[in-house]
Amino acid sequence: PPVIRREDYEPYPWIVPETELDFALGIGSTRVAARLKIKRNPGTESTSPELRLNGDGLTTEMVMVDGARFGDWSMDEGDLVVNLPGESHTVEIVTQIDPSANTALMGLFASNGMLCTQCEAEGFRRITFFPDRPDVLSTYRVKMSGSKDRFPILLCNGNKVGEGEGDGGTHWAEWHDPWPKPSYLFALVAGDLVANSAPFTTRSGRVVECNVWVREEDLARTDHALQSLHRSMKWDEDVFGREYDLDLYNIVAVSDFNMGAMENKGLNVFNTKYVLADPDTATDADFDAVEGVIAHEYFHNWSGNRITCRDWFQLSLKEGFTVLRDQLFSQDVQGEAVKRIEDVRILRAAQFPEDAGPLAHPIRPDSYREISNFYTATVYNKGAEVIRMMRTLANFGGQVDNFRKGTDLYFDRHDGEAATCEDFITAIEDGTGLELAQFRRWYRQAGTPRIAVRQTLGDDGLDVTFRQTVPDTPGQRNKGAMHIPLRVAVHCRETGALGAEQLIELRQDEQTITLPLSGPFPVLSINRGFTAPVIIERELDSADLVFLAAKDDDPFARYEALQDLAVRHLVAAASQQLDQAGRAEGKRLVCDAFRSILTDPELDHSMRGELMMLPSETYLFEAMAGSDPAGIRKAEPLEIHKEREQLKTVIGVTLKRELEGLYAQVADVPYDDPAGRGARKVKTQIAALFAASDPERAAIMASRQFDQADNMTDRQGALMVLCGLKHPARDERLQAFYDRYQGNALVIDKWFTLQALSLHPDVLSHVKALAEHPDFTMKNPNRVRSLYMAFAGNAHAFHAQDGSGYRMIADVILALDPINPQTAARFVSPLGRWRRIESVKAGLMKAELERIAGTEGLSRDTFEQVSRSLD
Ligand code: BAL
Ligand code: ZN
Repeated sequence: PPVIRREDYEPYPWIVPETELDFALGIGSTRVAARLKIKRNPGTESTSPELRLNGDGLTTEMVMVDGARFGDWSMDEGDLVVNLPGESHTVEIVTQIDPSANTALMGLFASNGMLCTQCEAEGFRRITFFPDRPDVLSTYRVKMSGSKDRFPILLCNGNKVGEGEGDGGTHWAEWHDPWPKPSYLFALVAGDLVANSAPFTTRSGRVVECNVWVREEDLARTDHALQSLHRSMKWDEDVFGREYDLDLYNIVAVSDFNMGAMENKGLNVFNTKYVLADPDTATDADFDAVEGVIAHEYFHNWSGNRITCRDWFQLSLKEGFTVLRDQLFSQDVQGEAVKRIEDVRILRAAQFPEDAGPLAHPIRPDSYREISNFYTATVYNKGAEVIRMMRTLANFGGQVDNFRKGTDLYFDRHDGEAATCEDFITAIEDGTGLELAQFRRWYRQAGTPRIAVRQTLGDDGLDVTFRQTVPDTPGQRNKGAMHIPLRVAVHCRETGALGAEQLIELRQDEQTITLPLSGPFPVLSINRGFTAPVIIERELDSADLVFLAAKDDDPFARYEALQDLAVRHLVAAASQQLDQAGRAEGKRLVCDAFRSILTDPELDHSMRGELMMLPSETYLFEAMAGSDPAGIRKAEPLEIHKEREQLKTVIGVTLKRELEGLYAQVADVPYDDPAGRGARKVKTQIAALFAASDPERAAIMASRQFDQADNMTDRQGALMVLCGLKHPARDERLQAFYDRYQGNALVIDKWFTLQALSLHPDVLSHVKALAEHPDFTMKNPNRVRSLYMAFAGNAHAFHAQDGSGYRMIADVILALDPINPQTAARFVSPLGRWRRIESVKAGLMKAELERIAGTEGLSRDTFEQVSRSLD
């Protein structure tokens, strides 16, 4: 497959002011008649008569130009190429497609008896021939007809402008979307659906009909989604000054979906996972995820739809910015400190390893073979961090929202356009007065910067020297220094005085900054609030970390200090660098810090629950491999796992009394109590610690929690603990859970995940058996992910000594690739981390990648990921 490069961008030689589509809908066969008004693009110099319309697997029934049948066309790799002599024409094309055969879930496909679409990034070309690129904007008028029984509800973008009865039990609807849009934002849904509806009145008085469409049996679980939509609409008016621009906002939940959701204009299509929620079936985290994704798709209406991307290399223009917007929204709704820690945890678990591996790419990539492979944590989450840094630079210490001046200007200046990341940065500069020349490197350079921090006590304060390096990544070496903002403060360990926070800006490879003292024994608190997505290597002694973990006034810094203590100990222990005394000392320090977290009366339980989470194993692998600048030391996944479990045991034993005291406080807080959420989090954390130190006790605790639960958070938390134990209660409760929720796909997904992610020593054979379970299918992406993505993230099983975990994931990739290449390709990255892993396992992982690479007929998606992983 060819490589597509950002530097080769050229505008399309034609514009398409109007598009009309006529669908005769059927699950097994759908006929699509397209009518495109086209004109030469005055912005290009091309005089070529060629009109290239993208297609993928389409059969052409007829081509007409200006009302007459037309023969001067040819096919080129799926595209339709027509030679046209004049300045403007009407092109009509009829194609035939089979939605029931569309297991890739791109284009028009069938799900649970309904028809729906997914067009981003390049799915529209599987529906009809079209310039399927984001810089060709068109207004759409769409008529669709089909069986009234099968498809009582017919939805499309924009507003419904007509409907009626047809022959033979059919009916039709016509929709018009007044806002010009690229083809990737097209959507159509036809099915037997019911809506939960409530109007929203915008600040200028527009009454918007908001509907959440689902299958009848799911209707009772849609209130949270609808309320989240209303909250998002209000928030975007208040915080970013953005108002909705149609009279209708439809959300449809479908159960077969590759992504989380899709922001099609006026007709969002959602994975059911991010719509349906009630206390009996959804955890607190699920409720938050629904709210976050509903908000994300809604916010795209401005950051993505009103202003879209010029080309797919600019994907972070809409995704990074929209992730930041949804994070800020959730911070406001759920609480800033906890949400920030959660976002950083996700970044470190998913994006840091990506940035350190063979698939590393800048937030604005330079090339791709298959764009679906670039819907990554880097483009999304690091993209959000980069824009968050601009916001910090614009707003720090000020009384007004200066960043808002930049975003207002961006929205005004580029409304209706297909823009670039450069357009965004320039608008932020012009609106805020910031100078971001060097900052632009964040868009060009991949890799997580590392900052080594040294400090000495000077005459005027604490002299702190920062040395930054940006690691080499595939295709990029010897990178320039980044412009890095960091919020810092200097506290005093002796008096406990907390220093004032200031913002420093690093711009050089090495620089020294003198910071004011707040007393003797200064302790540097750095990268507060996780100002920048970097790795800080600091020389603080452990007593300083214990002090920060207990006392820092920045909640993130407090979390970070505790994480640092645990990372230091676990990496040193797993690398065999510690003698007996060193091990004991490391564990004692973590326990001391943990004790202060468990007993601090000032902490609310939500924050306590965050602070109690030990660093994830993936983060620890990166820390272990990255802690050696020469790159010789590799991660030892099983050693890390063993040490992490041992640390949990020691915490459970040492702090038994404190944990029990805390458990008594949180065990029976009612579901609806304002403190209930935090209590549930802490309760499950305690049971998980006891599972390591006293499994019998943990089994009793978790069984009681399971049996008495009146909500999914408690039930799932208890079952998670039980799943890791060799205890009769495990199988009993797993069966009870299955029996209770049989037929509820989203909850049965949890049942698969809990077993695949468990600490049980036999997890590999459990997963093999689950793959044979009647409820398992390779055709549903949620189900596949629930079993195998969970397994691939379960280090002790995936990294099994004999390579059987790697083989299992490689087999999944090969089996899934012909069915759903986009989802198959997502499974490559766990194997692609082989270079960071110790040599025996690395060899086994690489061999599996080579086996995949040697297979005939791989999709473009999987081919690209596997070949990059082996390069
Ligand atoms: N645009 C793809 C789905 C999302 O990021 O909202
Ligand atoms: Zn998005």
